[in-house]
Amino acid sequence: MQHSVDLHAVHAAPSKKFIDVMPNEEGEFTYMADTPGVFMYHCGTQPVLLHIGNGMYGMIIVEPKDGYPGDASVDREYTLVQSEWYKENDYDAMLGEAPEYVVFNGSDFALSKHPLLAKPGERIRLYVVNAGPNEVSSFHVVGTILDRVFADGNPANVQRGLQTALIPAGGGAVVEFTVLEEGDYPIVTHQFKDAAKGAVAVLRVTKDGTDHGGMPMGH
Ligand SMILES: [Cu+2]
Repeated sequence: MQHSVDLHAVHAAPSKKFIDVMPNEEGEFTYMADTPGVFMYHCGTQPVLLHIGNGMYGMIIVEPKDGYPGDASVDREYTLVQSEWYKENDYDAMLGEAPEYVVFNGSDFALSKHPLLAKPGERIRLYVVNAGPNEVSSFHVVGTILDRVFADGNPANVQRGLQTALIPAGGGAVVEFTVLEEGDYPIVTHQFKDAAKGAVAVLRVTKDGTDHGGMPMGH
């Protein structure tokens, strides 16, 4: 069937650029990546809900031309995409806003089993997109404070000292925080019905920044 692409990082006429492409055909357009941010892209073919609900989305990071303020103080960067899983092609389920799973990076609890890693005292930056399609993300890191949040990843939109960052469906953020002590720091959406469905990652902070307690990667 036909699909298309809607890039949130773009100034473009959707009726000209985000158009359907049939199987075995190609489409192409160019754009200036001149607005910094963390953007969603997704299939824009009707019904859009069905195409996003079936998994057709991703993240674009447009870094500011001169970097983010304080780039040099950031020790580690990770990317997280929150999204929902519905039974494939079950449009009624998608309309009913009852996802079976809510996940980070496409898999329930995978980032709990294979934690993100850091060392004590390090400053962490996360690039986050909430692909939805239906749920808001109340993005929260247990055991720390988001000392800088750039709404939609634009350095002009700086907020300080947030406990939870609101990321709408189809929105993004850059969040930065520091971890002082060794231990496991859950990363969740504070809509806990969604965290219970899989949207939990773990940042494991160890002396040498390796994963002592978890399974080796690739197992
Ligand atoms: Cu599609």
